[in-house]
Amino acid sequence: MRKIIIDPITRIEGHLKIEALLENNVVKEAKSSGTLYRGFEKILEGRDPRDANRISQRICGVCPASHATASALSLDSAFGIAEKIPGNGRIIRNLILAANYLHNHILHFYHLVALDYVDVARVKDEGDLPLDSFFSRENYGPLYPRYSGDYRLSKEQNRELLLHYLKALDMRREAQEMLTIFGGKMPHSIAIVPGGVTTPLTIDKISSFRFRLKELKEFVDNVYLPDLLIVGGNYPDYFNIGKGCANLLSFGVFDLEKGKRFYQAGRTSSPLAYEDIDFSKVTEETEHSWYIKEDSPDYSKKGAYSWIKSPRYEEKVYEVGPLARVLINYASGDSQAKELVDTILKKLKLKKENLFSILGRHLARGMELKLLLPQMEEWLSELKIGEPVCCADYSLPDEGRGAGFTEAPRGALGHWLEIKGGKILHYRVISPTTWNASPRDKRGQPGPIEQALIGLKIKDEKNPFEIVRAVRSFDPCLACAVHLITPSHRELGSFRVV
Ligand code: NFE
Repeated sequence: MRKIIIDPITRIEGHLKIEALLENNVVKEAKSSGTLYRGFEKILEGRDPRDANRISQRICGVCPASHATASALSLDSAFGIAEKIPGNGRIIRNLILAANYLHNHILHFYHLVALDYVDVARVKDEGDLPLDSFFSRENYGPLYPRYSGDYRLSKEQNRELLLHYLKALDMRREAQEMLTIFGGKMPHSIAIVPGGVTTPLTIDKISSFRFRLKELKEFVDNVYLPDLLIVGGNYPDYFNIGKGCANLLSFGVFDLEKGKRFYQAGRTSSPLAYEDIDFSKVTEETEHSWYIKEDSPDYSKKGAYSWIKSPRYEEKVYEVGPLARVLINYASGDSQAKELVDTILKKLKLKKENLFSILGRHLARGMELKLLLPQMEEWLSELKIGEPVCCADYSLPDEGRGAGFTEAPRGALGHWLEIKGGKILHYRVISPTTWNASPRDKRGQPGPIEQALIGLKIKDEKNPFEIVRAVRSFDPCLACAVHLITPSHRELGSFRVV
């Protein structure tokens, strides 16, 4: 067997190493390793519980709004105010997080992934490309890496997507501005707090947000989704590879009234059928992670190859992310999700099973924004100026526990905490990339990314673009992925909320 090691994988967030063992040019075994130790849980121990909301956002600069949300939900439950969040607070939290989704998916497709499929180096500048502000005209071509042999877009399509790559930079700025209108700043919003948000609600905030939302909606409808179809149309075989574990899980996200969520909590697999989720059934293992006694790092541990743990649900491997959210809504009978998914599949002449694939994951990101954008408009019109945005009616408990479950752009995110003597005794995080990039568990089951690599046929061992395309389809974030297990994690894990 021949071994390919890619370390680090570029155009993702953080430090991910991939090892693949090949037999006759087919991946037989794969290992995904998070190579940087973190330890935020240790930083949080002994601090005021409200610090969790500030500090846990520093886990990551890409999705801090998600950590703010999960942390606030865990504090809401620990302080006994989960049922008292005013409508404005609930909606503004949703709008902050949704703006982060918009930014994230556009960043991921255009600036992290597009170069895998779009041959920008072949686009000739005929004086009409607005490239001057980025790099000199003579030099821009050679700056881009090229995979030889697997660029399939036409000359016109390459040119068009390069222009959209540049336009997407503006769109990301607009999405970040949307987040700051209600979140105060980005990264690391200061507005999300236990009880709701601190943002005073004004008519100009609503109209500034609405103005940008309209532009983002036009971009998603007229540029992002059509571009996904262009890539999909040119790479139909990428709807048949990188399937992975084909079990999908979501904690649900964007609180609606009466305890419902816009993207529902649940599970599904292929063929699609909705199954519910019991949060207490989430467990974590460290058989192949560099930890001993759960929270002590040990880089010399035999058989270990990652700082990432292995979260499992009822001992099964689950993929999390936009594909899970869209298909769980589909499986639960959501008519809008069903109509959109069916329409797009028809356009690409695909079946639902094809979504469990490298390009299926990309398509799901576009589809989830398409579903979310009209709902964001709806939320804006539901805001009530003059009414409260926060419930400050709580006192800090001397002892207590809390759990907050939400969905970051990359998938299921949980924060748990235990309070003793008015301070944080333990804090625990399981993030999306912990699920997706997890190493083998004690039953030997590889994690979702590892499973997606197994079976890939590699055309050129010196340039294994199939591997990086498969890994990038998960949008991994290694800063988020590495967390300790606190000593009381099993008890915290059985704490149920929402
Ligand atoms: Ni660091 Fe994050 C998201 C979270 S990924 S980007 O989305 O939580 O594990």
